[in-house]
Amino acid sequence: MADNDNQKENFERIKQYEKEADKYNASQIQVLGGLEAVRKRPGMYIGSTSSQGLHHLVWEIIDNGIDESLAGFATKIEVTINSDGSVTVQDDGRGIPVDIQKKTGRPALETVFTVLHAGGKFGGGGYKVSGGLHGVGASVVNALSTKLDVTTMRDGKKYYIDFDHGRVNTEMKMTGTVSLSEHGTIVHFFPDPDIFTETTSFDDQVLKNRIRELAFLNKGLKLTFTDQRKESAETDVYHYEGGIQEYVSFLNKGTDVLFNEPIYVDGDYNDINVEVALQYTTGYKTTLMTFANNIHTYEGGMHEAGFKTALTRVVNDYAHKAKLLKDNDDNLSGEDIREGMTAVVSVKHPDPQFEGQTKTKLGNSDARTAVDHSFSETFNNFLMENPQVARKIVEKAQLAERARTAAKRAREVTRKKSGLEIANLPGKLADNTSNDPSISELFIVEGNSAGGSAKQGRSRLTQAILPIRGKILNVEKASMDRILANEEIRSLFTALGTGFGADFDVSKARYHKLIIMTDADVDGAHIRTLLLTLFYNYMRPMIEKGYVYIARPPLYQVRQGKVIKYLDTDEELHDYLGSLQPSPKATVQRYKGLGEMDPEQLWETTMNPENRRLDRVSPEYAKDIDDVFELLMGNDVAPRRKFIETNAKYVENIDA
Ligand code: 28G
Repeated sequence: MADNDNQKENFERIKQYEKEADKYNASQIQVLGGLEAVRKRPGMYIGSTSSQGLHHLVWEIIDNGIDESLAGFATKIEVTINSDGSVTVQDDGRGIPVDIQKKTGRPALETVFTVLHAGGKFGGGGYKVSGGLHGVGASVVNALSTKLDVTTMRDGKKYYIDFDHGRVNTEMKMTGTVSLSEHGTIVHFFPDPDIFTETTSFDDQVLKNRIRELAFLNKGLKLTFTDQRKESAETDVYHYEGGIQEYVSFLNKGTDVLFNEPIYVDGDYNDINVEVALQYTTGYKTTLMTFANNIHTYEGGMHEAGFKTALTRVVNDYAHKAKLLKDNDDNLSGEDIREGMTAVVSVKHPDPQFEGQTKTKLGNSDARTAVDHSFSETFNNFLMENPQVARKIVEKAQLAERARTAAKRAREVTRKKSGLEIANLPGKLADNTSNDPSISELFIVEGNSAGGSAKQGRSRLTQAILPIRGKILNVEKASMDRILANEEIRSLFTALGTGFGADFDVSKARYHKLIIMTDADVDGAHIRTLLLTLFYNYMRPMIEKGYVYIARPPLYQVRQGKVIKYLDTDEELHDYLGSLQPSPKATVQRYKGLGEMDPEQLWETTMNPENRRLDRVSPEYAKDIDDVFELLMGNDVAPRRKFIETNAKYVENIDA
């Protein structure tokens, strides 16, 4: 009888043990499978493995700290680039839970860093910002780091865990006690050079710009940045109690304004938090920046639509009521009302839907209602309480309207002379046969010889070729008439079909891919920069829509028997040659320029959508191009060279 009981007990114990082991094995298989997927296709999780992808690692970690602050716990986030090039991010939140999870049998702290999409919804009704663009969290950063360690302080105890290529290296352990007031999380990681083959070096300016933006977008949250790679490392502190209201003041610094304090709204409507800040300058430049869950929505969306309709309606209603507009006067247009305005709109939505070419367009229609509702009330009160300012805003819009109609009339008269109509498609353009812009691509090709090969090698249905010769005009220094007088630039705008200047209309673009194809040398890079500057200054919506790309032709061709391989760098060439059998003999061709490729080679290597590599020019970095342009066009050779060497970071690798 007793024996029987013992046996049963043993049996139960073994069964329980096996259940635990199964649970553990299952969770490990899931973890390794997930990490494998991230390392195999990193671009799927962080956009690219270029410099931009590298910086994404930091954004992911900072986002977790921001989530902890939005949940109401962290007040401070410190970012450090260490002297060895690794990054440390520290917050003063609750610390990551360390208890063993039912589902995996592992500590929560481990799971956050090993299971894809772990993290989940935070308690306390907070918003999870990292659900945004690529927000897949800490486990992705871990998978793409050679080493990552985490220290977390919770309930008066300090815990530590570290990982090697995403796998647990040191099991979680308690390393000591701390005072109860000391709590938070420290994440420290080394990006994996086998993944980030272009660079593993963080750019302090890129980090500072985004950290400052995050400080404006999350009022009261203190962010710091320290670059320990510098001899005399200083800590920059970003901390704005006024949030985006201070952002608008910052954007208008040094400009004359119609009223001193920017108008500021902070309200909640149907679980959506809405902030709007707005100030008018006396100038003509309109700046409207919109954000959803801290992501810059370059393509706008519902929150932007709600803001624009509310602004237009409130100004027109006021103008009628105040008798600044007569009963049968036409309403002022939204565009005229926005002239001279600087505004930032930021919403935080519990379930943001990002749409559009670059996933930077907010799709939630309830965000439109929320912004309209929150903003119109405050803005209407402001106009009522400040009639002198209100009058100036209305008069400014009326002036804009008059200027616009006068300019339009003048343009209609001179239109024939401008010659930018599609009827006058340039002779050098080899157009594609499809009329569907969404499948049409325009290759802008350096040099007539490469242009010739591209025309012969292309797919006629979808690919149009426009050869341009030499260095195009430096638009930064040229006036509008000189720009329009430039043959190369006119051809480009005519082919594109968008119109020019105030007439520019991105919805008329005849191609949704504009592909710059220049040689892989310094001259090629220079021409590419000239083109990018032209695009940035005169067709920025093309960049914002994600329509502008850079082709990446290879540097080498290796042929062995029937096998042909294209390679980009000396190192790749060396490795590849080392991997080949000695016979038949392999021949190596180094391409000096696109002009040296025959039509088939150009198609295979650079134009065929199946094989080619394209870099999309990112709107995030487009503004930096403009800043750098000054330096680039100056007479100093050294900074120009440095720019060209680091030019790669202005784009995002995609295979499209
Ligand atoms: C330093 C760099 C980046 C973080 C927290 C805090 C919590 C947390 C992080 O939970 C998901 C949810 C609950 C287990 C949540 C603490 C709730 C209660 C947290 C960070 C799984 C993870 N107490 N702070 N994750 N939990 N800071 N900073 O990463 O069930 S991540």
